[in-house]
Formats: sequence, C-alpha cells, structure tokens
Amino acid sequence: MTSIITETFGRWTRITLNRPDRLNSFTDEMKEELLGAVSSCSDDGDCRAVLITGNGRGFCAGQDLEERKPMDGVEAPSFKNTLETFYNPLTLAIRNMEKPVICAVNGVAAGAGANLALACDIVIAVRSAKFVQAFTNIGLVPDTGGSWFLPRLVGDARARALVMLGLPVSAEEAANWGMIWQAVDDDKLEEISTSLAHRLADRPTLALARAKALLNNGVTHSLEKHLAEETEAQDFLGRSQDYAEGVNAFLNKRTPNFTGR
Ligand code: T3D
Repeated sequence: MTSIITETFGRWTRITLNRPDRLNSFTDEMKEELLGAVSSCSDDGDCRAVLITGNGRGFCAGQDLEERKPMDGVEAPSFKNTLETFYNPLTLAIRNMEKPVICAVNGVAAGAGANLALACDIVIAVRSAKFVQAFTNIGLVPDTGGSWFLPRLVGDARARALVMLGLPVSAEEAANWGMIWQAVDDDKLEEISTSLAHRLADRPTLALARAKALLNNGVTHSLEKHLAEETEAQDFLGRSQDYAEGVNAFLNKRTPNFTGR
C-alpha cells in the first residue's frame, strides 16, 4: 500500500496521506512520497489547484515516533538532517507553489501534521478535528514553520499558550481564532473541499499566484517595498489573457473562462 495517493481531477490534484492505522504520521518513505507529490503538482502546468487531505480518522500525527524510539547504543538521528531534507522543503514547496493549496483536515492534526496544514493557503477542518502543537510534550520545539505561522494567525498570546502547553484546540475554536478558514460538518468535508478545489482551479491562476506571493511576502516587507511589489504584479497581470477575459466577461455579463495565462 502506497503511503501517498495522488489523484488528478481535470485541472486540480488531490494528495491523500495514506497511513490511516498510524494517524498518517510521517515515516521516511511517506516523507519522500509526499515531497515528490507536492513538487510534481508545483511543476505541472495543467494543475491549477492542489488539495491535501488524510485517510481515516486522523489527518496527520506528525513524525512517526516509532521511527524515533531511543535504542541503547544507537546514535540519535540528526533532526537537522530531517528538517533540512523534508520538513523545511515541504513547507517551502507549499508556500512558494504558484497555485492555491487547500488543506482538508479530516481529523486530528498534531506536530508537523498540524503545521503542514498551517502552511497551506486555505484550511478547512471537520468539527471533530483538533490541532495539537505536540512538540513540547516530547521535549521539542514547533517545526515545519509552526512557530512562524502560529503567532501571525492567532496572535502572540494564544500561540505561546498552544506551544507551551501542547494542548489540543478544536476546529471550531481554530476557525474562531483565525487559525483556519472554516470548520465544517464531518460528512460535508469531501463535498466542500472538492468544490473549493474545482472553483479555485477555474480562477485566474496567475493572479492567484501573484496574490499568494504578496500575502507571503507582505509580513516582512516595508510598506514602500510592498507597494512596489503590488505595482509590479498588477502591471504584469494587466497584460495577461485572464485579465482581458475577466473584463470582457464582466462587460458582457457572462461567466469568465479563465485559462491561467
Ligand atoms: O523526528 C524528527 O525528524 C524531528 C521532527 C519532528 C516533527 C514532529 O512532528 S514531532 C511531533 C510528533 N508527534 C507527536 O508527538 C504526536 C503524538 N501523538 C499524539 O499526541 C496523539 O496520538 C494525537 C493527539 C495525535 C491523537 O490522540 P488520540 O487520543 O486521538 O489517539 P491515540 O490513541 O493517541 O493514537 C492512536 C494510535 O496512533 C496509537 O497507537 P495504538 O495505541 O492504537 O497502537 C498511537 O500510538 C498512534 N500514534 C499517534 N501518533 C503517533 C502514533 N504513532 C507513531 N507516531 C505518532 N506520531
């Protein structure tokens, strides 16, 4: 059984974490497959939106701790190595991908699994899901970008408590705090997330990519630098086919047919 399932539906791709019996926690094999799947979506010019979800009752419980069982006489693994070869490239691949990435959180998301979700552009979760910054529970710090994303999403006070206490936060609370976009009924996740993917794949992909870059970069830019970046993006998009299509469709009172060019 492969630990990652990739399915293409016309203009968008779904990536499913598939180790349900271990809450889709990351083994070395799964890491390689997931990074490969995300990179393929990024490189695929026909793919205009990506949906990441999990199989079974959990979304992802982070690093598979069975693989980390301390053994007498065996040197501990280098976390510098796993972070630099998998967790960091994964976060950057999602964040820098020039198309929207949706995360459909089907159950508990813990450790690097929670932060994989936070790296995505639009996160929806079933009401029964919970998010756990589990790292300090086992003597580690948040990784996969969690300590960067969390305070920006929920504010410093909540981020500190979540990280230091390692307590779960429900999907409803996460949505109320602005950590995720929406909490939905458990039996509606697939319908809502796939219709979101369809919808985003039909939107002007170049504009979404430039908007994503602006939102990514704005948090660290001065206003002057940011206005210059907005201007450059708008100037580029003003010459795109999708802009001409959008304006024509508006003036002719019809639905635009965006091609992503
Ligand atoms: O290592 C490096 O490279 C450094 C990078 C680290 C990145 C990280 O992600 S560190 C954080 C690792 N993850 C955790 O610490 C989370 C550990 N799991 C939990 O805290 C809880 O299991 C959950 C909050 C995720 C879910 O709780 P609950 O009560 O819904 O389920 P459970 O009963 O605890 O777990 C169900 C089963 O999944 C259970 O196995 P069993 O008893 O049925 O045989 C449990 O052991 C297993 N499981 C859950 N998480 C992991 C796991 N097995 C291996 N690794 C896991 N991370």
